[in-house]
Amino acid sequence: MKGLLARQIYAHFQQEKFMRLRDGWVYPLGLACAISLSACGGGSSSSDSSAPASSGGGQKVDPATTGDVKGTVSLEGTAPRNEPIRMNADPVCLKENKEPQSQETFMAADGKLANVFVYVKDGLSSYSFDTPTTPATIDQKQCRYHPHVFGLQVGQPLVILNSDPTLHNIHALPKANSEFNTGQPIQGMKTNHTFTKREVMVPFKCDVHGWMNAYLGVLDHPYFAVTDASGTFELKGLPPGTYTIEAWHEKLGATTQSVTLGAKESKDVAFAFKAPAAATN
Ligand SMILES: [Cu+2]
Repeated sequence: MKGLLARQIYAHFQQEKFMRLRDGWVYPLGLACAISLSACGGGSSSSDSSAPASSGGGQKVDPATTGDVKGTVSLEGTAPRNEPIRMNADPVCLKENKEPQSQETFMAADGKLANVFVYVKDGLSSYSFDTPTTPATIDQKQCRYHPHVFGLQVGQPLVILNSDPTLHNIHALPKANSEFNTGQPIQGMKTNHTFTKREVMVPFKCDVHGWMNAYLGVLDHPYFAVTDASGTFELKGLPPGTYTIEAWHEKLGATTQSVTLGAKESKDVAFAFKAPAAATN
C-alpha cells in the first residue's frame, strides 16, 4: 500500500514535470521558431560576427620537413561507473533508445582512455594556418551529441544538425567566444556557427535534455585529435620544433608533456590519468 502510494506520487511528479516542460517552454519556443526561423538559428547564423583575422607568426609549414606525434592515453586504476541516463522526460528519446543509456565520461577499456582531447598547446606561434572551409559537424541524434568530444579551427564552420524528431536546444558555454543558445524544433534542421577565438574547451549542453553534453576544442592550428576506443591519437604533419602537448579529459583535467621533434621525425608520447578513488557506498 505504501509502495503503491509512493509510485503514484512519483508518477504524478514525473507527469507534472513533463507538462511544465511541454507547456511552459517547449511549445512556445517551437512556435517562436516557426514564426521566426532565424531567431532560433534555423538559417545560417553566427553570434561571432567578425571574420577571424589571420593570426600567428606568418610562417608556413614546409611539408617536406614535417613529422608526427602519436601515442596513447591510459587510465590507471578502475574507471568509475558512468552515470545512468533516464530519458523519461521526453517520450521521443525514450523510444529512440531501447537499451539503458549512460554518460560517456569514462570510456575506458584495457586501461586505455577514449574521448581525450590531445592537442599542441604551445610551440606554433611562428606559424600561420589556413582556415578550413570544410565544416565540422555536431549531430543531435537519439538524444545524444555526436561526437561527444571534438575539435575545429578558429573560423572553420560548425554545422549543428538535429537528426531527431524532437526539440533540441544547443547551448554553448564558452568563456573566450560568444555564448549561443539555439533551439532546433524540427528534424533535419541545420545551423552554422563559427568561433572567433582559440578556446579549450567549449562545453555544450541541451536545455531540454539535461543529460546531453559535449565538448569542443577551438584551435588556431590543425594539430588536435581525440583518442579512440583504444586510447590512441595522432598529430600528423608537425613541423620540427619543441611543443607542449596537452591531453584534456572532461573529469580528470589536463596534463602536458614537452616534445622536441626533428625534421621528418615521428615520436611517441604516452599520457596517463589516475582514476578517481572508488566511491565508498
Ligand atoms: Cu536535446
